[in-house]
Amino acid sequence: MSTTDYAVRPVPQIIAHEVHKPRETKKWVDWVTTTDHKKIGIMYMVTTFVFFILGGVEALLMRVQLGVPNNTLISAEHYNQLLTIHGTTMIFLFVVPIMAGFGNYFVPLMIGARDMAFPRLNALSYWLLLFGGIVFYFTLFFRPPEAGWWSYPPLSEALYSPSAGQDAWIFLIHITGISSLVGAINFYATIVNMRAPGMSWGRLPLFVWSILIYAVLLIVALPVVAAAVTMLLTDRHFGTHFFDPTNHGSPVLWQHLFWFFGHPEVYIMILPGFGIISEVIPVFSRKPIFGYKAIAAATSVIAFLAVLVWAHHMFASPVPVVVLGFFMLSSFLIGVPTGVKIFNWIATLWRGSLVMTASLYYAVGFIAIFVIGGITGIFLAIFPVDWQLNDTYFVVAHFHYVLMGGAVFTIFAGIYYWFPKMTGRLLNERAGKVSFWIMFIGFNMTFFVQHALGLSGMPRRIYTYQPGLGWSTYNLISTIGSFILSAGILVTVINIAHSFKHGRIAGPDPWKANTLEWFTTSPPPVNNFDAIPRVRSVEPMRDIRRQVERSTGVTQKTGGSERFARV
Ligand code: HEM
Ligand SMILES: [Cu+2]
Repeated sequence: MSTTDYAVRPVPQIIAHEVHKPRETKKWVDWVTTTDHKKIGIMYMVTTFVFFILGGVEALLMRVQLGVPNNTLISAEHYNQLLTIHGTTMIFLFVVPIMAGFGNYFVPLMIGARDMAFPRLNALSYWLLLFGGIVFYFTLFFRPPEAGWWSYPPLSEALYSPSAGQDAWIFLIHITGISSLVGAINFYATIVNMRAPGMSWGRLPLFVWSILIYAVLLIVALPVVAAAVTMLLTDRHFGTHFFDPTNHGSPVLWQHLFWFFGHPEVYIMILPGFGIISEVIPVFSRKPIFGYKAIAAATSVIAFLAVLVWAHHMFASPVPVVVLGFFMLSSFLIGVPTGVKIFNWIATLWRGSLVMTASLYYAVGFIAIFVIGGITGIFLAIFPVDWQLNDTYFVVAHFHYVLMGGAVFTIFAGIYYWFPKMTGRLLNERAGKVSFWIMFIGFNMTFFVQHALGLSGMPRRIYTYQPGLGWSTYNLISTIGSFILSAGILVTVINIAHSFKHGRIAGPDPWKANTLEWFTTSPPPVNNFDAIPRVRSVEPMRDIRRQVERSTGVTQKTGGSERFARV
C-alpha cells in the first residue's frame, strides 16, 4: 500500500468536475434538499409566518364586514368560509407548526446536540406541512370549507357541506397531523437521547421541557382527531352514519372525539410559548429563574390535566349534569399549575436588574394579556355561566386573549430574543418597542370590547347584525383596533426585513444569556459546536462566563450586551 497512490493517479476531468459539483449547488437546491435542523427550522418559521399573514388578512376582512351594522360587503357564505379558513390556518398552519420551527432550530442547540435524532424525518415533517397548507388554500379557487374550525356534524356532513372544500379540510387535518406526529416523535427521541454530557433532567432548559411536553401531548391527541376526521370522511362518502342523527349516529360523539384532541391542542399551542417566556424573563432580569422545578413540574401537570377537561367545550350539549360538574372542577384545577408559572415569572422579575429589551416587553405584555384570558376562562368553566355566554363574543374575546397572548406575544418575544442567533444580526430595539406598543394597544382595542359584546348578547359566527342592539359602537372600535394591531405586526415584519441585512452585528452572546445555543457562533455552523462543554447547572453559559472571569480576572464583555445593560 502506498500513500502516494491517490496523488499519482491522474484524475480524469469529468470526475474532477463531479467532485466539485456539490459546492456549486444552487442556493435554493441547498434549501430544498437540506436535512439541517436550523435550515428546516427557518423554513418552518418563514412558511408559518406567511400563513399568519394570510390568516390575519382573513381576520381583517371579517372585521371590516362586522365594523358597521347591516354591512353587505361580504356575503353570509363568504363570511363562513373566511371564518373557517382563519381559525384553521391560525391553529394548524401557524401556531402549532411555528412552535415546531422554534423547537427545530433551538432544541438541538440548547441541549448541545449536532442535529435532530432523525434529520430526514425532520425534513419530511416540514414538506408535509407545506403540502397540506397549499392543498388547503387551493380550495379558495373553488369552494372553501364553511363549517368552522370544529366542523361539527351534521353541518360538516355531505348533506349540508357538499363541497370538496370540506374534504380538503379533512385532508389538511390528516396531513398536518402526520407532519406534527413525525415531528413530535423526533423531538422526543432527540431530547431523551442526545443531551450534552451532564445535562440531567433537572438541568434541561425550560424551553426544551416545554417542547418535550408539547411532543407528548401531540402524540396523545393527534390519533384521536385523525380517527374522528376519518369517520367524518366515511360518513361523507362511503355511507357510514357515525355522526348522522337521522340514522342512529351521534353528533355528540364527534364533539367528544374532537375536543379530546381540541383542548390539549390549546396547550400544544401555548406551552412552548410559556417555555420561551421562561427563557426570556430570567435572562433580562439578570436573575436565575425563580422555581425552576416548579415550572417544569407545572408544565407536566398542565399536560396531564389538559386531557381531562375536554367536555368544558360541551357544556351546552346534552351531557349529564354530574359529568358537567366533573369537567368544571377539572378545568378549575388547571388554573393552579398555570398560576404557579405566572407567580414564578413575576417572582423572577421582582427586584431583578431588568434589561428593558423588546423581547422583555413582549414577555411582560404576554403575562398581562394571558392573565385576562385565564380569568375569563375560569368564568367560562363554571357551566351555568357558560350556558349564558356560550356561542357569544365573550368566548371569542376569551380565546383570542389566550391565543394571541399565549402564542403571538410569546412568539414575538422569541423572535426578538433569538433573531440574533439565527441571523447574526440584532433587530432594531426601538422599532421592536414601537411594534409592541402598537400591537398591545391594538390588541386590547380589538378584543377587550368583545367581552362587552358577548355580555350584551352578540352571538359569535354571525356575518352581520341589526343597528339599535347596542353592538355598533363596540364593533366599530374592535374593527379599528384590528387595523392598529396589524400595523404593529407590520412594524416587526419591516424590522425583520431591514435588520436581516442592516442590523447591528450580534456576536455569539449579545444578551449574556444562560443556555448553550449562545455558546456557538451566530448563526451557528452546520455542525453547531466544535466542542461541547460539560453541563453543570441549568445555566451553563453563566457557569462558563464565571469560569472565564475567575481565570482571567476580567469581567466578560460579550457582543452588544453592554449597551443593553445600560438601557
Ligand atoms: C390578528 C388578529 C386577529 C383578529 C383580528 C382575529 C379576528 C377573528 C374574527 C373576526 C373571528 C370570527 C369570530 C366569529 O365570527 O365568531 C375569529 C375567529 C377565530 N380566530 Fe381569530 N383573529 C386574530 C388572530 C387569531 C389568532 C392568532 C388565532 C389563533 C391561534 C385565532 C384563532 C381563531 C379561531 C380558532 C377562531 C374561531 C373560528 C371558528 O369559530 O370556527 N385568531 N378571529
Ligand atoms: Cu378547552
